[in-house]
Amino acid sequence: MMDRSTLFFSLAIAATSALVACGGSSDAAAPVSTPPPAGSPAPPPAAPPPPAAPASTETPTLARTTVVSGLQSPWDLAFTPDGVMLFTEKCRGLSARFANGTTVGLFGISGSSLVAPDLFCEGQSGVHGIAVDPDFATGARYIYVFMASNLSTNPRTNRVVRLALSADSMSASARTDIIMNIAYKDVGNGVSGPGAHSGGRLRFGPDRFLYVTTGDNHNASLPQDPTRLGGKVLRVDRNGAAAPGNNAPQGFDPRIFTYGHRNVQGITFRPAGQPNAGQPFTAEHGPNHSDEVTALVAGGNAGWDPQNRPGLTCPSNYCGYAGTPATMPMTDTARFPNALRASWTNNGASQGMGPATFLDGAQWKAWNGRLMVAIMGGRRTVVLQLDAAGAATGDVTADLPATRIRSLVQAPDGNLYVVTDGGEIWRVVPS
Ligand SMILES: [Ca+2]
Repeated sequence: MMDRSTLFFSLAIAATSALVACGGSSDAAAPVSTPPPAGSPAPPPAAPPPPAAPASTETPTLARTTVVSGLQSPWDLAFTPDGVMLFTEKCRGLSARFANGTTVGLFGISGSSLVAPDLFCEGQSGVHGIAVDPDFATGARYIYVFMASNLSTNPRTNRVVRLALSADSMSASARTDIIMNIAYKDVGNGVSGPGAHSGGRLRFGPDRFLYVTTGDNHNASLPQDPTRLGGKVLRVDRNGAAAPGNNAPQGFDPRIFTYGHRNVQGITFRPAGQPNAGQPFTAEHGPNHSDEVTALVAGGNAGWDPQNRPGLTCPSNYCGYAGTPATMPMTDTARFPNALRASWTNNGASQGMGPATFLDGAQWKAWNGRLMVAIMGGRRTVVLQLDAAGAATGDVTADLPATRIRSLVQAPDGNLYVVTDGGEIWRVVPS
């Protein structure tokens, strides 16, 4: 029987091999060049890394600059390899910002280069995550957006759409909806109004597959449901097809990588050079306790199941807020003995933890390789030290302003970019 790390490495190797075999599967209609065709020779093995410098024990000093302000509910951002900043606003869509400060609307509301008439904004939902194709620099100029759409009805759904970005990054075209049936809370219930708990983060892993986080919609049966795409982490290729190695249990939708989640809004991958490099870690809000960071393993159950709790009083049969860590746990190891254990629980509190990014590079000094999470309700940003197995062994609060932070991204320039609910994007430079 394989242990977790062996299993994950096996998965990563299988996924990488499969991606090489499946290269060239991009949409033939898109006006962009394609990655190498199937059968292309594999790249030569990388040179061995140089000897590691001694790890710093010094906490970095953070210098913060406001890059953009005045945005309306910004949600996520990403960078193209040539340095264009892409950011989303929940009710407006996707925009590009260039180094000279020019900003153009790429996709979404009227006035965008590509209008999405099906986009709507309701409750917590609208336009959420943005990701850039890992082969963008070599010709697959694709970007991916998570959005609420009314193209499907009864219920409406969240979708992941792929767009082609023009050579000058000034316009988007060739919309292809690659996942169309992510659960959306169409109708309010006794817990909350419509649009609640959509998840919505998009990130490519170092395995070059797209990870999509989804939420439980305040619907009790979704997280453990084998076929509906809510309360899950999905892992797909650029066409939205299930990635190889997802290891979803028998009868599950093969796009499901992990299930039994509540509302994952952070996903990030352990950097090269760290134990279990490439392993995904999620951050999600707890109900009235236990925000959780979880190290994911393919096919794993994260253990959230807010249904069928006879001892609790559950509005609309949703027991998520009705219990305690003992009676309604974020990870129910009594029901699911093999559930993925949390790496960290925000010291047992629920303060709206969501965004997450690993810090990677010597510029982060003692924080190199640590996991940063933003705790929105708690208005703080926490840096976690993890052991080899992924369990937190310490946490410190970063010296950043106390505000609601919606997204954390380490950019190609090695600096941290922060999106706030107050409508700002910050650049944070460590020294
Ligand atoms: Ca859990």
